[in-house]
Amino acid sequence: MSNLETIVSISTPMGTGALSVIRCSGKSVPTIIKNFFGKELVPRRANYLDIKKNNKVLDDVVAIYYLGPKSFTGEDMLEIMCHGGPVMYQLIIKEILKIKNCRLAIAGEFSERAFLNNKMSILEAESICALINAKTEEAALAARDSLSGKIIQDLFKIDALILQIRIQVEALLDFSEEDIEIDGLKTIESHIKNCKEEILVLIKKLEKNKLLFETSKVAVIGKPNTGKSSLINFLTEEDVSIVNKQAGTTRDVVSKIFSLDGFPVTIFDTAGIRETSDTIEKEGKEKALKQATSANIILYLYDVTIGIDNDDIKILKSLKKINKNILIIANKIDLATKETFSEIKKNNSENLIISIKENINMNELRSEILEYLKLAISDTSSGIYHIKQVKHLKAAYKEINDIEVNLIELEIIAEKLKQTQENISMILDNNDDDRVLSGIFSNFCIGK
Ligand SMILES: Nc1nc2c(ncn2[C@@H]2O[C@H](COP(=O)(O)OP(=O)(O)OP(=O)(O)O)[C@@H](O)[C@H]2O)c(=O)[nH]1
Ligand SMILES: [Mg+2]
Repeated sequence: MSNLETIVSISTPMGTGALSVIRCSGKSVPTIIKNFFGKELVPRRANYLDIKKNNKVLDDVVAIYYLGPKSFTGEDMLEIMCHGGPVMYQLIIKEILKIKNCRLAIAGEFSERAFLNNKMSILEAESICALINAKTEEAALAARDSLSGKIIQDLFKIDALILQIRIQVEALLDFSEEDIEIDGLKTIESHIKNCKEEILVLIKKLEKNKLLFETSKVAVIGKPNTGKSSLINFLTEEDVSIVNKQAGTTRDVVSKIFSLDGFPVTIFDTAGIRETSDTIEKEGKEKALKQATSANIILYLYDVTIGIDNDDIKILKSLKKINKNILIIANKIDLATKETFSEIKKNNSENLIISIKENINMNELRSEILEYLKLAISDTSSGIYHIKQVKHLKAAYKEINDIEVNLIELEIIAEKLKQTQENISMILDNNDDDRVLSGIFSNFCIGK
């Protein structure tokens, strides 16, 4: 990236509003100030002035100048608050872009510059991105928490702990075997145990954040009439899909984002799968299978009064080939008579038995979906949040978990601790490859 270029963008949502904020960052900011305000601005002070082009007033605005490096990006920056409405901000931006070396910013470019100028870590960049894109209150609060540097603090704590253990191990290495007190080894062992626990807690926390920040995809699949649409309406607490006793009601994929105990989830209702000559239903079936491929987990519904029949087995077999995260759910248990109830339970013991209609086991279903999602995302490396951190933490955990504390292996222990610490350092380092960077910053909105 050439920092010769000054980037310009709208930072408030595009469209009509009371105010719009235009942001500029780069070397041409002093020129912009001189050209449009005709005077220099005192940094970090709100100035109420006219923004003029060739002596013609375009608008009266509030402008704040930030002198680099004391700015969000670390460069010279200018924020102009003009009257809202697309015409005014577009007019001002158009005029600013006429200045040499000024161009429109791409999504996330302000934050990317802040990162490159060491104004924020990759973790903070991710947190800002998560905060802006938060779909639930819990996600916003978790992003705020990690933005406040809590995760970095935890990492430094782990780093310091490993260093302490390394020093203890090095000290033991300097003694001859006879002189070593067994207490020394015991202390190392207990510190290693603590450290392992801290690393695991952090991995869990980051994985939970990942689940909060990235909207997971859940596809509901099953034969016609098993209650897929009813389930979607129940979970989202809305009439998202048509429910009808007629088999083949849902033809297209219907989706809805909702908060599953605070975790944002997009749920996909799909057409019931069965052999059919109906071309629309056939297309619906194909779409359902496509959805199953890209979902994090599949909820496979069947009618408990019918049980899992050959068709279910056939569908499940083909589903397993495209997605192994399948939660099998038996619905309509309310229809079971007292006599058949225990028989049904016995035959379906591996699966969750529910009744959407009578709200039986629905809380269990919610928690099971969440648990399943956690498992599903922990063994994927896709997504944009915490990929690097979780990868290095897991590598660090692997090293430290391998350690067997005994006198003969002191040198191996020292080496493994070194590897553990190197992995932690890699998270704390601000050196990231372009793949990670573009992944994060392109998810930012324009002007951030
Ligand atoms: N008794 C009982 N009926 C249910 C339950 N869940 C859904 N139903 C009924 O089953 C019928 C089918 O429900 P839907 O939700 O439309 O089923 P679907 O799987 O979406 O069906 P298709 O879109 O046709 O594939 C409706 O009459 C629902 O009221 C349940 O737990 N118990
Ligand atoms: Mg349906």
